[in-house]
Amino acid sequence: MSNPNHPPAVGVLEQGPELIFPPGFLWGAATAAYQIEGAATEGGRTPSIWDTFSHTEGRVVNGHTGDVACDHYHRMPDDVRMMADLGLRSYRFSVAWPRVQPGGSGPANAEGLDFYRRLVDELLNHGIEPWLTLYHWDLPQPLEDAGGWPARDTAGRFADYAQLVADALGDRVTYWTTLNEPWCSAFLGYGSGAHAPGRSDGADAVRAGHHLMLGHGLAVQALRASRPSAQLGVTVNLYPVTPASDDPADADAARRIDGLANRFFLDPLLRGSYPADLVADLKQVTDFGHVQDGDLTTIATPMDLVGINYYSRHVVAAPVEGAQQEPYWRAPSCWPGSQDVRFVTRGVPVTDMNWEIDAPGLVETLRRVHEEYTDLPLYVTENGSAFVDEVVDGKVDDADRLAYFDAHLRAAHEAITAGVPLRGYFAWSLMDNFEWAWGYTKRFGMVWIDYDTQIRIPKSSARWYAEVIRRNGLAGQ
Ligand code: IFM
Repeated sequence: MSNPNHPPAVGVLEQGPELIFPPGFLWGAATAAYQIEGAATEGGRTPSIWDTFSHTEGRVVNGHTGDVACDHYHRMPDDVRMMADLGLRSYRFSVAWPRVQPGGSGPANAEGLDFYRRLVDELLNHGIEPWLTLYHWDLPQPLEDAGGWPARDTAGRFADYAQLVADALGDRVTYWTTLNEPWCSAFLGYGSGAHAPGRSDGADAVRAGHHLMLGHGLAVQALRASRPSAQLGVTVNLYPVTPASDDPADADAARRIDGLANRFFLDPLLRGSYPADLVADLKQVTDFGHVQDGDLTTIATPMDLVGINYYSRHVVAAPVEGAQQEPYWRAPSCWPGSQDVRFVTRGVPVTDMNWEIDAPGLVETLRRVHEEYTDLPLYVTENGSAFVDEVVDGKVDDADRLAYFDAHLRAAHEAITAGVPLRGYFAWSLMDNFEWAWGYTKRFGMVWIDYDTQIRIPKSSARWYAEVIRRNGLAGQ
């Protein structure tokens, strides 16, 4: 069935040395509110869990916070002009919940909404399609104080917030994603505690994951009812999970991690059920008593697209035999119930995050979602890499990052050729920014930020990406 909101995707690739993408392929770049906006206490914004977390000693490298970040809140028109100069066709940003609904309940904050209204208008005036993410991790602190995502009520609060944003921006935004990477919110936020709010309880992490998805389903219903023509979806971060050897114990470790990383979300969202093996793996952690009748139907409310964030692959091995196994409740872990699985490095090149560079994994991931789960249009809503950059004579030549993008775009093209309805790609990130627990020590941007002067310098990868967009494809090799 063709959908006028999504460009055609397959069967239209030009042949030849160049890799040309389908007409209308949506080329973009992404950011998130807390990572770039700054202005943490301006315009009526109140604290989120990330303000609290980053201001807590020892949580973020060097004590960095998002108080100022890239000062995008004050520089937004210039930043949009820069996006236009780079030829972006779309810009994926997130709305800060505590900016538009301070405290997470009650009426909208007109000043906060106005910032996003101006951003969207600025984008549209420059011919850039706005792509709005409702939740990129900045839960209003009072909602955390009331229990956070492990509490069921937070799902309902999220749907109310979605409605409020839809009322304000629904007339000018077509593309909406509810959550960004619910795995991180649930399992890093409430499992390992590496992310805000920094809690470590496996059962809470599982409950948080469920309530995030419930909030997603309720929000899709609310958005659909008030904006029938909007294109609605969710963004999940997915990894191929490969056993370190052909030992059946390693295969089982891979099954377990695949369950927690990927199928925990894909199955409820796209099939309306939790995988039986995952439920069994988690039996010492939770009895899933938090799942109420009707929840899974709500979670699987039909969507229009699926956003996939792809960075790397997990290679895993069984726990060391005979080693003392920590009971799950004593080992803060983002893999509750499977906390002893070992993550193995293969010695292949890595980024500055120490994440293995694995472009074929993107093909695998896209094919899997399409072949095993859904015919919906897919979008790569994030893909990118951190590397150590250097300004030399006013320029930043980020050859490693450029090569990473190039390899992954070739993989995206391969997936399209294999029949995946991939309709767009968003580079992470438009600009260097606050990389969560790593603060400003990791740079993912195509645009360099000097955090002292707020000067922006498009890196070589940005210039290269502009050319990719201009020709709608990659030069032949
Ligand atoms: O910076 C993050 C982003 O906020 C979510 N996806 C992964 C990126 C790199 O870690």
